[in-house]
Amino acid sequence: MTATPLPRVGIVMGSQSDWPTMQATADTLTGLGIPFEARVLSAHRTPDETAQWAATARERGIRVLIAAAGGAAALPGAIAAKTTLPVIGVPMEGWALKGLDALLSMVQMPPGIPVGTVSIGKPGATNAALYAAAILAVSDEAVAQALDAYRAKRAQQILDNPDPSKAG
Ligand code: RP5
Repeated sequence: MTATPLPRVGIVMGSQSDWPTMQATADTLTGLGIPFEARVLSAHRTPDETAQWAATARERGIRVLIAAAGGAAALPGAIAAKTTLPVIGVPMEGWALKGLDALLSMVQMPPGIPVGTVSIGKPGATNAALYAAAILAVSDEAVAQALDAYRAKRAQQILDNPDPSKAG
C-alpha cells in the first residue's frame, strides 16, 4: 500500500455552486501531479471554521491556498487574514454583475494582507492552479518540469494546427 501524498495546495470555495467552475483548478492540479485538498467554507456562514482551516493549513503541509467566492467575495481576504501562505483569489461569475463585484472585492485588498487575484470564472480557475504550481516550482523541480511539459504541449497544439480555416 502506498501512502497518499500530503496535499500541497488547499482549494476552498464559498459554496458547492462554485464547484463546476473550480473543477478546472482541481483538474489542472491533477494534470500537473500536484496533490490538493478541496472544500466548501464560507466567510459569512462558517467564519470560525474558515479561520481554523486557514490557520492550520501550513502545519498540514499546504504551501499555497486558492480561494473562490462570488458576490461580496470576502473569502480570500478572510483566509489571507489567518495565514502568511500565498492566497490566490478566484472571482466567481455570480448572479448579478457577472463576477465584476467579486473581482473588485478581491483585487482591492487594503495594504498589509495580499490576495493575488486571477480573472473571473473558469479561465481564472485554471490560471489559479498554474500560478500555484509556479509558486511551488520555485523549490520543487518535479513541479517545474510538469509546468514546462504543460506549456510545451499547448505550444505543440498550435504548431500542429496552423490553418485557421480548419477550426475544430
Ligand atoms: C458566495 O456566494 C459563493 O462563493 C457563491 O459564489 C455565491 C452563491 O452561493 P450559493 O447561494 O450558491 O450558496 O458566497
